[in-house]
Amino acid sequence: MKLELTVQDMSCGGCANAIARAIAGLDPAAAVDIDVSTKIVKIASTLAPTQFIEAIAAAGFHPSVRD
Ligand SMILES: [Cu+2]
Repeated sequence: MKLELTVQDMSCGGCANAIARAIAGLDPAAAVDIDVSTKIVKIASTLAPTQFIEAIAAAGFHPSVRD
């Protein structure tokens, strides 16, 4: 699946790294594209979107699905 999230409270490279770690911790094979300036996180993975949303939330952020 491909998932596009907006993470409004991702404000710097440190946040982006924390989110990247949360994604990699769930699926090391996931393709990830993070843009801090637009606050958009794109993920391509075989896992379900809810798993990534929960992992990013557990890292302290508030992701919302883009549609
Ligand atoms: Cu930050």
